[in-house]
Amino acid sequence: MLGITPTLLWKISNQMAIWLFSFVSGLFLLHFSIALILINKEVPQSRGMLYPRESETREVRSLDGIWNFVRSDQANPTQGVREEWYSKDLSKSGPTIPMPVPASYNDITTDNLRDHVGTVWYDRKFFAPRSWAVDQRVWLRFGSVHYEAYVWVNGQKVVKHEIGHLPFEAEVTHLLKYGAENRVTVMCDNALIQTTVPQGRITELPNDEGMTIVQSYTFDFFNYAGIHRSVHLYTTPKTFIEEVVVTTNLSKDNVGGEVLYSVKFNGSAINEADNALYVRAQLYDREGKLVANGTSDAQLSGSLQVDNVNPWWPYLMHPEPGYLYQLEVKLHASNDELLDVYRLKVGLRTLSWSNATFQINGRPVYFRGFGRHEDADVRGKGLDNALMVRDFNLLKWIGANAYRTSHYPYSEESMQFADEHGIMIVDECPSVDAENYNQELLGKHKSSLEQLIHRDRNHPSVVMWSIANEPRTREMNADSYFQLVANLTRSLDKTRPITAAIATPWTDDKAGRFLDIISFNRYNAWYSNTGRLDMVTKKVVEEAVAWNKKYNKPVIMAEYGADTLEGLHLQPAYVWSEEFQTEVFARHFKAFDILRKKGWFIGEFVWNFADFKTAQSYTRVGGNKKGVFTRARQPKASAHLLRKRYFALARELDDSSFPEDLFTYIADMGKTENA
Ligand code: BDP
Repeated sequence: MLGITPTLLWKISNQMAIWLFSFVSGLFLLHFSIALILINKEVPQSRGMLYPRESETREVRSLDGIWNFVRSDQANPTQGVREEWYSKDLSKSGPTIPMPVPASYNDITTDNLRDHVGTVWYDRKFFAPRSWAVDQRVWLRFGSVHYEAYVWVNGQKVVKHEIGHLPFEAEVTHLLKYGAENRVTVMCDNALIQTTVPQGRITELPNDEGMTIVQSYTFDFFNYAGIHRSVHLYTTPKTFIEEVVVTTNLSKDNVGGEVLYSVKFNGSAINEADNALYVRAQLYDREGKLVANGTSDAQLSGSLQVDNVNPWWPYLMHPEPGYLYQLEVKLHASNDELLDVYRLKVGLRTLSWSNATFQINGRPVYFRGFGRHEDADVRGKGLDNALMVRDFNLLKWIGANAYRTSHYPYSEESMQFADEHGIMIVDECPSVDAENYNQELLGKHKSSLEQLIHRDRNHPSVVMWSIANEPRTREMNADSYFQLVANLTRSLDKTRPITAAIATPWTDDKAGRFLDIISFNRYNAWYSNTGRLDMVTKKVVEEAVAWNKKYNKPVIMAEYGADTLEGLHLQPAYVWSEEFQTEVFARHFKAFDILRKKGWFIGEFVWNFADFKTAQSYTRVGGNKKGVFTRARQPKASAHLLRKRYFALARELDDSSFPEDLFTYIADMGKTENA
């Protein structure tokens, strides 16, 4: 029998309980067909977690770099906790290897760390300057660790967080040694079971040496793990701005704007009598000119009026897309003493939707974009600024105006970049391929949305919440489950519509009625009727019409595509060739143009932006190859076709002009060329 960490033990026993439950209830269902009653429990509320930014009252220090790393012995995973590896340098407990942070650990070494299941350990040293000892608080913040993290500072446990792709932090003021060296230790567990988001399964299987633990999951991307995003130490004053929530309004003619802000502080007032803190808010335009300012009410809320506003517009919908103002929030004591300053970018825009359209600043939007992944060679899902900037350059080159953060929240840095560049985001939580529904899963799924909305609510680029990808929505309990998930999402943010990417046939789906916008995924000529290019257009039109008829809501095709090996050319088109992907796209374009005329079809998203890694399978050659770009971010033939389509749509719908290099000169064909 394998030794097992408390976490893993807990996870496995939980999984067994669920198996047992599904077995027993399965028997039951054969006879009585009863539904599990899901209870709507409160989810824990996130606090703080403003993106770390320097100001005259705050310092930020990065802990990124090379950390020390140990992989637990899969056959003896309790060892690290039992032997309290966190109480001293990891190197004192055994040999360590260097590990970059941020990065997934899986593809860094040349051994099978890639397929490790269970816990790994990281540590590093850092200095806390003497100046931080006085009148400050110090926070330790992780942009994300996948999947579950336990953090110690100088041997003391400070925070535990479950669910990857989301930030977490803890105050470490009282644990630090100032003017001296400190140590941070992280234990990270990548195990996915039936109650994690996303779900997976852990099985003990015989191998050539005895028994081994194997992780499996049904979703189609590699379960990269580790410290995926930046680690920061930052300081705040003792009494500080803990949260800022911003919403915006525009007048009907888009000339007048309003920024509504609401601030929460943490800490005590400066002197006993002083319980009347207030906020001064100032709004600056792109040139740094002050355009509005005001003082909050006693609840630290207020509004700023902006004349001749520059609204936030999506890319190609306006000559100046992604216009951002800077909001400066200053927290004052009642004696006017300045306590804390925090600045954030704000885009002024309105969203509205009906049963047929989705509008931004009063103008209908047609989404042309991608499903994507955070994925790259070597670093896996680790934050990589070079890759992020390259990806945005490609998005703009190809004329896309949107993407979905399939199938989990993307980095905060990429959300800021999307704000700057006018790329609209369908912001997806980490629930992908939910196979069944249970109370514990529901709690975590809701918590993932709570954390996501808490993190991303101020981004103008976020225009929709996606509450799941391809859940089994025909299953028993899917309706009550998704009703509860959608209700929670709506209660947390009424300013954005809700969608989910559904692949269950429309006839069987039980979740669509809780959504505002229906997104469906379908692989005509690939998973169904493989190779049949003559069976695409009609089927896409019929399915979209059926979804619309069933729910009377706007419809998006959120995924379509074909695996394509770059450099494989076969004429006539044959599966896996560049010709085939191009043809599959063209057949879909035809369907989309028929659907656009119906008035309620509002977007097309290709699967996928770039090739990405998956678990090993005989259907995947080095990963999923449905990218329009290769994993190295170079275009396949289909990219050039898609670029023409996206710019043609932008010109037709938003009057934008063609880039000069869109069409290659072939011959003097009169008006047909650049006309
Ligand atoms: C869809 C999933 C996506 C997969 C894609 C595919 O939503 O995650 O990668 O299929 O199989 O069903 O390529």
